[in-house]
Amino acid sequence: MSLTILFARLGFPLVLLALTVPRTSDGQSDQIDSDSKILVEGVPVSDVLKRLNAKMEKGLTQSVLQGYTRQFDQTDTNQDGKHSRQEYVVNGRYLSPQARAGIFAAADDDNDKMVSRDEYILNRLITDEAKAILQRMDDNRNGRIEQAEFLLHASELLKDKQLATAVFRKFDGNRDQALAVPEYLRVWGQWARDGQPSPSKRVLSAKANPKQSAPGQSNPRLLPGRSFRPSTVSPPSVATVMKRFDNNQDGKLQQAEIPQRIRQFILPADTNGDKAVTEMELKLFRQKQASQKRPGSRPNKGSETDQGSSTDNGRPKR
Ligand SMILES: [Ca+2]
Ligand SMILES: [Ca+2]
Ligand SMILES: [Ca+2]
Ligand SMILES: [Ca+2]
Repeated sequence: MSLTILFARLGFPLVLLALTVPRTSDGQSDQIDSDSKILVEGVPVSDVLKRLNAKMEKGLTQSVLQGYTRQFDQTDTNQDGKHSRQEYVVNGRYLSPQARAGIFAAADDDNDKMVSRDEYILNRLITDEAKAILQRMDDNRNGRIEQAEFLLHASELLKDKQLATAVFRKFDGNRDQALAVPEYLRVWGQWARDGQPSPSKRVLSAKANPKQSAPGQSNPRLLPGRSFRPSTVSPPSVATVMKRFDNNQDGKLQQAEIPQRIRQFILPADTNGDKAVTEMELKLFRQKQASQKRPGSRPNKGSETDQGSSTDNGRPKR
């Protein structure tokens, strides 16, 4: 997601809220809570994904879970609770047969040539979240994550440029300095399962502790790749904003440099009225806004929960 879209989707109140909450991506303080065996630069991959804001089953909302279940059942034409290759790959309509075969194989965790409902759900939640996180880095919106795009965003999330570079190399299987969706999903999917419990255990834990929808996650009918949004999205840092938009590199953002849709978040920071916003002005502006916000208060309360869609049952007994 580009910064423009990120700003726009966050909305101003949420920007302020996010400023008052501690960043969960601060990996320095994170406890490693898995038996992840794969390491990148000495960091367990479960920790890498967590720092990239992956919530996996911990972020699964009731409505998203129901959506996945519904979609599973539509494809499970003989209703035996499993997708056969015939049902998913041959009869399926999503993407190409080749892509479906790849997804089927990735989802089949226990390698029994069938994809159970839990295997399907786990694979969907892992891949949809991965796509959402990576798409947010696609600043030029060309559908690929170039190395510069990845390093800009991931260095900040991981708080470590060297680690970000190493992660990029792992994702970039064909070494063309850009990440295509199937390419990074192959690695991400492996990392997301490394040292973790079985799909049925993980889906069970998600069902037992369903996550409330984040404010702004208003549309539960979610498209692949857009369905998952980490609940703690912070606005881009002031440094990132400057780096991204200060095209003439004079240390100020002139109105012409700022995309129309996010001017409202930046231009009010121009305190000396010179029609340009310096890094310091923007920092002070954000601090001021944050201090005016009571800690712990939640904007848009009650407007965006997904509970309204829970009437849809359609979940056959196993
Ligand atoms: Ca079936
Ligand atoms: Ca299986
Ligand atoms: Ca791109
Ligand atoms: Ca590549």
